[in-house]
Amino acid sequence: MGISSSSKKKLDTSNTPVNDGRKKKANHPPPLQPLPENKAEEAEKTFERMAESPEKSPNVKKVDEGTPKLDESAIISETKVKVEDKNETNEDSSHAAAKVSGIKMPIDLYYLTPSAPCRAAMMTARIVGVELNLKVCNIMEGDHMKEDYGKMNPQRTIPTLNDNGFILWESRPIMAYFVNQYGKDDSLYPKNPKDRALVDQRLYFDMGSLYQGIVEYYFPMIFHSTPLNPEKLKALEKTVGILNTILDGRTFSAGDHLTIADISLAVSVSNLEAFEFDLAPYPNVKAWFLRTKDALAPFGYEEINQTGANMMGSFLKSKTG
Ligand SMILES: N[C@@H](CCC(=O)N[C@@H](CS)C(=O)NCC(=O)O)C(=O)O
Repeated sequence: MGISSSSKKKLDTSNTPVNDGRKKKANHPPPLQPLPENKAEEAEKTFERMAESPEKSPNVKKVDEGTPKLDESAIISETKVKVEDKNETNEDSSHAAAKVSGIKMPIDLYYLTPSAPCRAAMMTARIVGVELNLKVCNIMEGDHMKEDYGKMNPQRTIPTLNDNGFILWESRPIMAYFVNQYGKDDSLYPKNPKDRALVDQRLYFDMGSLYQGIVEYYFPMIFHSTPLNPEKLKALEKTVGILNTILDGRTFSAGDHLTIADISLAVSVSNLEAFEFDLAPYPNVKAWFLRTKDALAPFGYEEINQTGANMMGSFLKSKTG
């Protein structure tokens, strides 16, 4: 469970920047190879422009632009695209045509900027060098309840991936898929069974305990204005304490180098940071989080993750004052 659609109270996502900026497709860069300096600067400038005026960004892409049968209702603003019932048909036929002609179509990812699982998937795609065709699925406006979205993902969650007809949801399997399918090597998701098992354990810990704890403590307030429950805070503190222990003596969560476990966990911890959760009692978490942010910075951490985390922080502030 992540951002819930069940709340009728709408959160303002109008400043949601849409960025299609995973530009390195032809030859995937090795994991952890930073963007060239000029690209990083360019991305930073673009982000500044988007913050000022999202619709002016060259990176703002009307997804499906040029698709012959695009229904106008698919576009909910200059910067957002709804999941439109008829689109899947159009996409299917264009994907099929592309397969016949041998042209590789881009990979669609349905997402919303503040969604933590979406941010983790997008961060991984950027590092691996996978170019994504980002499609806003505004769960706050019920885009995920549309018929075709349900046909694609009966669980109706974001992120959802459509890689030329291969549909996958759940952020962590999506992250693993990016590395397995497109990674130049296995460093982000090691093939060695024991190394991989440690990464998997951290991923499951994040999904079942850490991120779940964040959801259970903060989300009732954010989405339903329900008072924060001190028992849930205690449980969350205990879980962050476990992460602190896991990280004891380790550079990264599953070993000496960055893996998708660090990306998933860091996105969760970035929500904690945005919610002003006190990390002071957890020195290993603090040190690892700084290290991980440093490692992710050259791949657009600010643009891909921090923006969404800040939005989540603002949502909470708007409720707690
Ligand atoms: N474990 C899933 C969680 C996905 C999830 O719950 N996403 C939220 C947005 S952050 C969502 O789609 N909510 C729609 C709903 O609850 O109806 C993942 O990591 O992908």
